[in-house]
Amino acid sequence: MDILEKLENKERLSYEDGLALYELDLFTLGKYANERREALYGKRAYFNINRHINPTNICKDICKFCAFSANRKNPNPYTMTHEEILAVLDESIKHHITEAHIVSAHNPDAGLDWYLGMFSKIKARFPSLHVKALTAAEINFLATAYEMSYEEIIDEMIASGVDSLPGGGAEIFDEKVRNYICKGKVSSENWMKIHHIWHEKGKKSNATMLFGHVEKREHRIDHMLRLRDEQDRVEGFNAFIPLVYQRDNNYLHVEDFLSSVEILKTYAISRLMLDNIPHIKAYWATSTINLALIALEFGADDLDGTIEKESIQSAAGAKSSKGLQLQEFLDLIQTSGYTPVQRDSLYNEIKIY
Ligand code: V47
Repeated sequence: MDILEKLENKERLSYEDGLALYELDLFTLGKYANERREALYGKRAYFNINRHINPTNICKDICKFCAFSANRKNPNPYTMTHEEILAVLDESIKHHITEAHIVSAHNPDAGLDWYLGMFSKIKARFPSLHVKALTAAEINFLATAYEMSYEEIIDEMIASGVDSLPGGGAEIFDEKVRNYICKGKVSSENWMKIHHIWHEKGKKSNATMLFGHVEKREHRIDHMLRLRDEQDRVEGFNAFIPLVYQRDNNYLHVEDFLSSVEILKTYAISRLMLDNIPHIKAYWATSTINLALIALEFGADDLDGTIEKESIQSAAGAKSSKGLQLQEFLDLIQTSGYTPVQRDSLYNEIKIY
């Protein structure tokens, strides 16, 4: 059966189908992805009012794509105190944030109490704030450093007030590519294991995919399928987030960058391949807000949030360091023909504009 027939019949797509999707022209592909998106969410565009905090940039690992961690190219190591983190949130809460998104580096000197203690202090001061924190890469780092099992770390996180896991650290699951871009980081198998344990506890998480560097289309499809298989085993991924690789100030030498057409195709294919993950997030910090808005017509339904301060992607060249003002965000979504829907971290609708 050819790929168009499969799309018409809404059949589950295979690895070969995924590659065939890339061969379709963007508008044919977009039509099918948009049909799926509109059947689920109509013209709704989801976003949240959130604050990103990256409490330390000192990292024992070296990922070639990373410009955030303190190293030769970025010699400004910092570790925030808990009081500094709380002070940031004291300000952000005035802007009605509903989520603190907290991602750090793998800091061998900070201590387990520093990592976990920040969550209990945040919860004590802001009980209703959703804490989305610690990527599987950080959990793997903590488990290894403190000789604990993943489950022990996860139980401590839950006891300290972490509500959900961000999708970071997934990068590209293909072992060969992974070994080249981020040797030493959590393995693909363990990334999945950590999310599996988290989901078995009834908790939600996201999954990212870093693309547009040295990987090929086949690696992206393989990445999506590993996530789809896991979601079939234990349901728990809320959103899939394709992160567009940013090229500045890092150690990955990439010659050819993706066209916008290839990026939009990747969002569309994510929607079509991942029939069991409800949300496709066009994280505007990596795609630019302009392309993220267009991605809403190509399968994406979520844009992440106002962010307020962004340090990981902006270190590598993205124009996202100051986040986006709420009103500007709303205006942009509306002038693109979509209805802005403020959601909470679990995709409950808070306000329809
Ligand atoms: O895993 C690092 C990425 C991720 C670069 O769950 C880069 O809602 C592009 O976890 N170019 C961390 N990306 C960010 C993250 C995240 C972001 C937004 C939303 C959510 C969510 C999670 O940042 C890392 C890595 O893949 N990253 N360097 C770079 N040069």
